[in-house]
Amino acid sequence: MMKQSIFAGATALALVAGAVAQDAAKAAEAHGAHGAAGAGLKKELIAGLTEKDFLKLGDKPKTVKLNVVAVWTAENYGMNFNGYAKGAASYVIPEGWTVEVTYINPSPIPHSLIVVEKGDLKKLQVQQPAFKGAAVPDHLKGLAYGKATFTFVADEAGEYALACGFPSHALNGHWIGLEVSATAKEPSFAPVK
Ligand SMILES: [Cu+2]
Repeated sequence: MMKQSIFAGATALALVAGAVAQDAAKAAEAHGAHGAAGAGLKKELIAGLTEKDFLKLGDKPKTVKLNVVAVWTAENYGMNFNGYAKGAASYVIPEGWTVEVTYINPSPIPHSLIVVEKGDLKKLQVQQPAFKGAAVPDHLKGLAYGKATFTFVADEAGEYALACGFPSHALNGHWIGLEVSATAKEPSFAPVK
């Protein structure tokens, strides 16, 4: 009797251990989706950051804060912002608003961020941003393992993009949309349908 109940207990334990191991494997796999391109990520650079932080209203009126993270997932070999590449998601900013951008790259591969006109996405590299000050420093050189901020006033409605300024990356899809809208009342960030 005693023997059997010990045996049963051990089996139950083994089952629990198995289930835990399986969950861990699943979690690792799910992270792998982030992963592959995410090898060597400095996770502390994005610690505590969630998708809700991609867009937040600023402290002052008509001010918005964007967190734009390169290599958020493995999408497009890591050449994505906030998990989207090739314009698959877009910010909408009401015309005249001030945009405070934080660019983060947790990966060892250099990337950068610059606001360009959509037509400039076909260029190998873009020297100047579409709005004054709308790029990280040294956007052509890129920044690995780091963070940079810039602020600009979205003072002209039109179709723009938040693109990686590292030569050829935008051509390879490292960009998301940025529409400056004369009619939108609130800023937004969403996948493009
Ligand atoms: Cu890039």
